[in-house]
Amino acid sequence: MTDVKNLEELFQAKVDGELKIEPKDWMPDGYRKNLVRQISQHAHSEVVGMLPEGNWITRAPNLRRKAILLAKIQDEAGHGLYLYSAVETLGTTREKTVDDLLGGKAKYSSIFNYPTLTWADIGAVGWLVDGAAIMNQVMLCRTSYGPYARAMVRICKEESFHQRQGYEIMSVLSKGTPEQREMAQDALNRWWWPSLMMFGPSDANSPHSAQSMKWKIKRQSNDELRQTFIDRTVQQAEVIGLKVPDPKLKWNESTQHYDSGEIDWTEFNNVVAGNGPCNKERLAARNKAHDDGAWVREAAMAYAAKKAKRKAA
Ligand code: FAQ
Repeated sequence: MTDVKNLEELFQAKVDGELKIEPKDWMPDGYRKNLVRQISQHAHSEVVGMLPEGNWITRAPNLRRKAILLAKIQDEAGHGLYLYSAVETLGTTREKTVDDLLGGKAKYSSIFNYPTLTWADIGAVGWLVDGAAIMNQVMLCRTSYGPYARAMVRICKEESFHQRQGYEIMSVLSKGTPEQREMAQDALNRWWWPSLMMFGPSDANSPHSAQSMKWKIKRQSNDELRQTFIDRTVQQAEVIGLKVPDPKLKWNESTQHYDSGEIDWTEFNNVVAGNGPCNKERLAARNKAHDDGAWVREAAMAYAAKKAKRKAA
């Protein structure tokens, strides 16, 4: 008992001293479980997140836009792979992690359960969804678990390009015909509130935050990150002449932040519980892709087995 207490103290001292925790280091069970939970949800989000944008590959307005969109979606697949590898370093298998998603047991970000109805939604996803993702993920580059922190460094570089390409789409549309401008405003209206929900429940209702901050898995709270996102994004909307759909939005001179309206937490809870506009469609699409890809996994395993046999002979 005393031994575990000592180990926990040593572990916390290491975290407090900003040393990274590596896969073979001793760590409390709760730390391991919390990381498996967060990193696997993050990996699933990257992979399910390809679906709303994938919907527009064949309908991108020109070849240049199509090439950019394809590259961006491929990046998201890569992020999923780095993160599934990071989860494996914690002692769980990729198969189990993926099965949890396919069986509807695992969570992924609420945002990907909304539909992409027009081309402007592709702009809004890049600008707002990738924008919110970076806001949250920059702090994760300094997370205490080494493999997660290292994966996040590369991911953030790519997300930054994604955010800019989305903002550029919105900027071009907002300078276009009245119909294009209206399309951009409509996309902002529909994606604004769900993007704010990406940061998770308010601090008072976030069960994991306190412990995650103590272990330096998270370094800023859900509400702090959400506020920084609002402050930056409102100004970006002004630059391209779009209006953020929140009548309560107002600059507060004393706090030096924007005050904003209340998030509809009932909608958030419904989406997280599986009842959002596209939850069933997303899971069905992931399951179909997994089944369709069975032959690739079988071929890869057969090749690996053959190679191992040849090496042993
Ligand atoms: N959706 O106590 P907290 C991307 C759950 S990647 C669904 O505050 P925590 C790139 C939470 O899991 C986007 N569930 O939890 C891209 C927990 O449930 P549990 C994803 C949510 O972990 C762009 C419960 O509520 N990014 O967008 C959500 O301390 C474009 C209580 O919450 C990451 O995953 C939500 N929005 O803080 C890809 C970043 N929020 O497990 C394609 C890493 C909360 O107890 C296209 N993750 N929940 O059943 C994190 O930073 C954290 O996990 C938070 C939540 C901040 C998401």
